[in-house]
Amino acid sequence: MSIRKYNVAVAGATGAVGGAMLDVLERRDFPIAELRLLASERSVGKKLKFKGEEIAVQLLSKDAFDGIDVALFSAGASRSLEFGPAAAEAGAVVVDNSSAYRMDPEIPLVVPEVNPHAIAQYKKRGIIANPNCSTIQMLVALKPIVDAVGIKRIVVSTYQAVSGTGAKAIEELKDQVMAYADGRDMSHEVYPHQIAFNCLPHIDSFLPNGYTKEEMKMVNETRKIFEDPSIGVTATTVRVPVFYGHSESVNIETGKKITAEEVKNLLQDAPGVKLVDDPENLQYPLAVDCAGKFETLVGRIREDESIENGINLWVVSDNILKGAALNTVQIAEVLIHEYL
Ligand code: NAP
Ligand code: 3JM
Repeated sequence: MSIRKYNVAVAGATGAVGGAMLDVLERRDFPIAELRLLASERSVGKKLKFKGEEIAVQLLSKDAFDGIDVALFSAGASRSLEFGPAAAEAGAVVVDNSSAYRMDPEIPLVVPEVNPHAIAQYKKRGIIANPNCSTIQMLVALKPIVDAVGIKRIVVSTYQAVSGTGAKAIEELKDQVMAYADGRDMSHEVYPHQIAFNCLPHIDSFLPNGYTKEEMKMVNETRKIFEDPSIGVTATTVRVPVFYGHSESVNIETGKKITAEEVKNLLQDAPGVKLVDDPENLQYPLAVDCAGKFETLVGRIREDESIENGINLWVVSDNILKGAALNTVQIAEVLIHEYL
């Protein structure tokens, strides 16, 4: 039996996430017939490598999706709003990495380890949304606990890498570190303050309730993906001077008592999770260890002694892979295997 191959477009192929999508498609041997790379006019004609071949970038436009089966978008929310519906109209199924459609009730929001069944709803609009990076890794770690004992409330603080802001932010952190080492003054453009040797409790813009949009993404996306509007979630999202890998301190109140040992056993075999929890031997999840890995690392699992049914965890994942490119490609894999 020959395996069907698909025509795939990557919108935003020249970006940090788009480049990682090409790597992931290659590493997972996604069955591709034609690969169409799309970006702004700045990149038209630029060549990118895929499986040893050079492919020229074309302009992202409404008529760029003829004959495409699956369109992976990571060119920013406004481009998703402008070109996503045209891609769906042309017959492609769009998997969108931006925040543009995540909370639209007609559009599924999917982490394949958590709610793959939601993908079936893609038929309504031809679009599937990929959650925010910080939500994805937290839910991969919490899914087995939700299934075992339920979760009533989540208190999360994040320590997010600059790569989540894109290529310019990576340069800004490097420049500031170099300036410090040379005894020069530091400048900043991408972030509102110095990021080197600092922590900024500010990701995305502020809302009237005092939270940032990034924080409310974690609240609202968690409720939608777990299909539980009653779950309590409160988040503080912080940008830290780390290049790759988001870390999260996650405190949960469970529905029923579960011990730390039981949580470790659940996570030992959980899909997408690697348990790294041996503090005596200095083994715990680290941002510098997660880069390039597909798994979400979970450790420091212990009971919260201040409440009856509480657990603390430390969750680390490559924000560009599981947080974006990998999750998108995994959604596309379920889509082609089960629905196309
Ligand atoms: P990036 O490195 O700045 O790349 C942006 C990409 O979008 C480039 O390919 C760029 O093409 C393209 N683009 C920008 N303006 C365009 C336009 N007017 N028309 C066509 N293409 C345009 O950013 P990134 O870090 O890869 O992130 C890209 C997007 O992915 C973000 O804006 C966000 O929506 C999403 N994202 C999601 C997550 C998540 O948590 N799931 C994480 C990170 C990013 P040129 O090279 O031609 O400019
Ligand atoms: C992560 O178009 C934009 O301004 C995109 C900004 C952005 C987003 C977003 O809101 O789509 C940058 C980095 C995200 C995200 O995943 O929510």
